Amino acid sequence: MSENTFDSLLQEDRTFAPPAEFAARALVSDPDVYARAEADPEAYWAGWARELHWSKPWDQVLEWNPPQARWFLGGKLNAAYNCLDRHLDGPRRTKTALLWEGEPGDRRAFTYEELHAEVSRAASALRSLGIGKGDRVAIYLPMIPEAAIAMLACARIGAAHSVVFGGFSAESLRDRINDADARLLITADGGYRRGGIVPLKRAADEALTEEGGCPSIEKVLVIQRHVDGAPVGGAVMTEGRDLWWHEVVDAASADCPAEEMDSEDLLYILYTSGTTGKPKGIMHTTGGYLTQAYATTKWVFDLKEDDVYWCTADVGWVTGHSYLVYGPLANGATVLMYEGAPDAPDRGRFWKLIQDYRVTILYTAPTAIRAFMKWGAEWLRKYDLSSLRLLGSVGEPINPEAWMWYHEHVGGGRCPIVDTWWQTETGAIMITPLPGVTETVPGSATTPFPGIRADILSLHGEHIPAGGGFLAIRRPWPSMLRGIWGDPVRFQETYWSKWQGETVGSGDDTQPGEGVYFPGDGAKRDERGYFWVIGRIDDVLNVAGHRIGTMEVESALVDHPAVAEAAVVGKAHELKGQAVAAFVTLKEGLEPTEELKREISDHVVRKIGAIARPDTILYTADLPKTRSGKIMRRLLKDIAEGRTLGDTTTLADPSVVAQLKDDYEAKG
Ligand code: 6R9
Repeated sequence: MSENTFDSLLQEDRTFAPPAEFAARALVSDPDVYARAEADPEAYWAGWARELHWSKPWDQVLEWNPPQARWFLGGKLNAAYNCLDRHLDGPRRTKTALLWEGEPGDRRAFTYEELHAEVSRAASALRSLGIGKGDRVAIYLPMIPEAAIAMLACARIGAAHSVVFGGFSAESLRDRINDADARLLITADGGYRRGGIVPLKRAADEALTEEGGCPSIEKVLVIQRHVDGAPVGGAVMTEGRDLWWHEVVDAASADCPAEEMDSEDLLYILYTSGTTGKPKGIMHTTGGYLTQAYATTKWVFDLKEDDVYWCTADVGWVTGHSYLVYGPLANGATVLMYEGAPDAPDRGRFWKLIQDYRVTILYTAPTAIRAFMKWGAEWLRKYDLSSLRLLGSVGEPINPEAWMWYHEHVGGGRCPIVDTWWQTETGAIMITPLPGVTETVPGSATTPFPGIRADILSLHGEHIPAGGGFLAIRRPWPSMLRGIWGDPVRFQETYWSKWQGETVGSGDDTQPGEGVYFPGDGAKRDERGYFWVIGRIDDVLNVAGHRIGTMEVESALVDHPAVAEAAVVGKAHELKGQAVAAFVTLKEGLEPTEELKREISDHVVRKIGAIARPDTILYTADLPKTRSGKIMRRLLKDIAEGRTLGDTTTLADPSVVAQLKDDYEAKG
């Protein structure tokens, strides 16, 4: 969304009350849930936690020594047990847990009983390789059932998984493996994407052998992705290191008791981009994470026993963790997983999947919706979408035009839309409508989920009742990150120091600033009290819903032998929301050719992955800097977006975000 259109958005007056038939059948239709949660948040979250299976109940709900929270202290549970075993006693035993379709059209399905057996076998196999509680396992897979199976197998034996998005480069994979000291890598020969094969094993080999490799990796488990009985990738196996998944897992025992985990034992690490060149390993633990993933999946998606739920996110991102695997399976839902691209073999693929599987709940990203809009509604009209009853959006602000199109063309005007704000760090949904309760407004994520205390604050912590400021979370929540792997200082500085030493709030409602979480987003509150999350105010871009640090791209650029200096800014993009715009200064005497641009751009892809490919590269003799030597990104952004330049000191930018960014940078 362009920042300049933001003020006009707040005049958005289309409102959508929950449809009467929807509200009548909704799990939650009483707005009183908010007040009940507020009256005693700890008791409220404990009520949710009690819906899970604990082998030993907790002694204390919360211990809060900012910034360190511990939830459900002393409680013991296993996340995989809660996603699988717990459903085997009743009718869910034979209920479909996972429906899967590969891009070429191959299909697989697992009942809860079958998924339990698969996960147990994989877990036994991991144990036989010496992996156990406290170890880290890297997962680098396409969107195939084994991605979920591998995650749950790790959870079952108490090993933390670190899933690395299959679109990341060998080098990104290597960095993540080494940062977490993973002992095992689980990958596949290849996966399908837009008709082509993504050669994951080849990238994994490169990660493990070049530039120092990954000394902590002992074994590599390789899944053979088959289509019509034939393997797709043609992986080269390294004797003594690489093992075929089907050989090891198929022979393993399906009897593999789940490890009893402490509520605060590490469940997973997931890397995400921040303001420095090095991605942060976000740590999530077991009890609190599962509780909030479970609770939000149930209420936000109004999840019922007969729903067919489809979250289009890749397991490599947090949305895939919480809303493709842990949340829905903990709820005993039927989940659809799709391997490939939305336009393979044609632009009707998503709608065909919805028709074929009678999908009732769809959770996707604004960038996808904008692409569908561009491709045209005629693609949808060829298919029967009448099974849909609820739509969700996540990953970036949804512009009202895309919201309206989603509502009319995908939802047939009858499905509520839940625009959900949250982050890798928050672990689960934080700001969202409840579809049977909340009147929605296109473009607004509306209000915090019951029990969540979100606010909009000024730079010095004053509560802003209406208007723009910094988004803040003023109370610990169960699925909050517990730290950054190996970097407690960065954890404190990034998230908990914004209002340190200040008093946050106003009137009778104040608190010390060190307990207030700063997500890095700018937001506004409208007259109704609804939140409008505008976007990042730090040096993090959101390209097609993916977080990319400007510094990461800049490091990749200057790594090219021809580049002397580089600066990266986000540039408004019709489909992707933001695109990477790079400014490059070449080393003395080099020709600034188009061919060199392509080479530099390919270099970024090789270093990070295709998601970071610069949309534009501009050669410049110098980068504009302030007197203290800081790159003037705002100026570069104006150039990238084609705004005319006047006197730079009076460069008028009416947007809230720009002002916030300046304030933010001024404060350090
Ligand atoms: C879940 C996820 C987090 C960042 C976040 C914000 C943006 C996500 C949003 C949204 C406006 C929404 N974001 N959902 N902005 N409205 N509904 O996307 O996690 O990849 O960590 O990204 O995405 O800027 O800070 P992650």
